[in-house]
Amino acid sequence: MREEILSTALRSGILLEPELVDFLAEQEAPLDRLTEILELVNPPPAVLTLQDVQSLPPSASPTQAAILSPPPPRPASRGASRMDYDAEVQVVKEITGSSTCTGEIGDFARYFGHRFRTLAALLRRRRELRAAVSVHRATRMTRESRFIGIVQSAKQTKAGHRLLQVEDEEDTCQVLVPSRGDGAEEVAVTDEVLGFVARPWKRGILLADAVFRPDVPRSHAFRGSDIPLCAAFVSDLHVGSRLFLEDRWAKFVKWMRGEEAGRVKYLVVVGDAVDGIGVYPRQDEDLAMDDVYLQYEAFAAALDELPEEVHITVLPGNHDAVRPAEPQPSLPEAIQKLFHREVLFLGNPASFRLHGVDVLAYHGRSMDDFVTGLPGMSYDRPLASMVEMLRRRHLAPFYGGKTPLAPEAADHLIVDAVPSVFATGHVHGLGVGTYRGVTLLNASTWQAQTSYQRMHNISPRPGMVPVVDLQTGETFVKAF
Ligand code: D5M
Ligand code: FE
Ligand code: ZN
Repeated sequence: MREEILSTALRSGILLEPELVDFLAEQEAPLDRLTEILELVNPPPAVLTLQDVQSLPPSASPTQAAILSPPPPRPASRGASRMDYDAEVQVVKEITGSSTCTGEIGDFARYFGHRFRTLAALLRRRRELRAAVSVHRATRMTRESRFIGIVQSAKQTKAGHRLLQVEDEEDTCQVLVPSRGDGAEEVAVTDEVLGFVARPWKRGILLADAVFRPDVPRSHAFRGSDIPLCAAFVSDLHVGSRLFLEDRWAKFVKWMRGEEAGRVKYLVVVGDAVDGIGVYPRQDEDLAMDDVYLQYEAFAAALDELPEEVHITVLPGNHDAVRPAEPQPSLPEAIQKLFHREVLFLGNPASFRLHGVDVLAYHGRSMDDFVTGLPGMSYDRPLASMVEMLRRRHLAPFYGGKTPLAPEAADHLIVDAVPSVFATGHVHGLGVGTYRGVTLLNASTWQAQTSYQRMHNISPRPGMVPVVDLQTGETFVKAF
């Protein structure tokens, strides 16, 4: 089937990225799906990628619908009600209280050692890499070898290929990843851990025949709850900003109290609850409250009117009153006590279960690095960056970029267990879809466009709330 798919595309003068071929081959009628896509991409690129298909306008085709667009909205209540169930939340993993980082030089070696070993172990689960040898052995083999390494640097050669400097815990080598026009250029991320099938080439350089990422196994499936409840995700309220959209929030609260939201048992706030102080240049001009405590008091009040049967979880973001370096701990005690109702305060990122459904929530600061560092990413399509995080099984692979990372003893930004729901915020946009059985969502904002965002050409889509059905993983978006 793969050959037929490729030759059909070639007849239209288009090459397909291997990921897209894989995806099509799994569809019921691959050639029909391909024909639909070819009709929709205009002008057709020389190389069509899975991402191109993902970025077609929403519901443009059943194929795209299968990957990244939500099912149509439907009433959230069908007899069942949150009143009938107590909240069931288990925290699986988050940093609060167990930070070990001391800021010493040795921290970095320890941190990267943990990153390398954990991701290498995930890569070794792939059939292709089960027999992987060390970098040292790979450089001494006269025929094909398989090995795993962390990317130290990536350079583009004159011919458009990628020359990577790759290392494991004992040795380092150079690997040439030839450009086949199949997306190899995306191998540009330093500090990510990759698997290679390569052979000796010249001057000690290895030539890669294949490059592997840990990725989400194809066999991964959404594991739903057997109880018909939903979880709503909001982010980036930026309370305290003049641009906080109080009226829209009031509409959301009213909806949460109404019948349509009757099954919504959980609310997760994915960071930037308040605007903070001194977070970006000339922020004072945008502030309505210049005291962080006042801001959190107003945020606490914004949660007060939500129905008491709704369980609320709050993570910090880069505007909140905790250290900016990730993983971030939960809001401090002094702030937690400003809240009148019970709230579960977690760190960022955090893994937890809502009625048995695995959720990974991450504010999403690293999307700033994905958008600047990886071709094809954009602030308008946060799901594309989220898929790249899952493929790398790392929420923030870029060290030394815009996302400050704390070199903890263990790398908390590794996605060691694949969740059923992966939620982010930060970019003030919106996205819902799925990737290999993971429900993806980017929760939007409650802040209008700031002058800073206008300058950076970032157009927010405020007041859009993704609501996940915890039984099925289906998501609908309610606009306010
Ligand atoms: O981020 C809100 C949006 O602004 C989000 O899309 C990222 C973008 N942003 C934030 N900081 C920067 C910098 N330094 N350069 C470019 N774009 C940026 P928030 O975290 O709410 O401020
Ligand atoms: Fe924000
Ligand atoms: Zn943010």
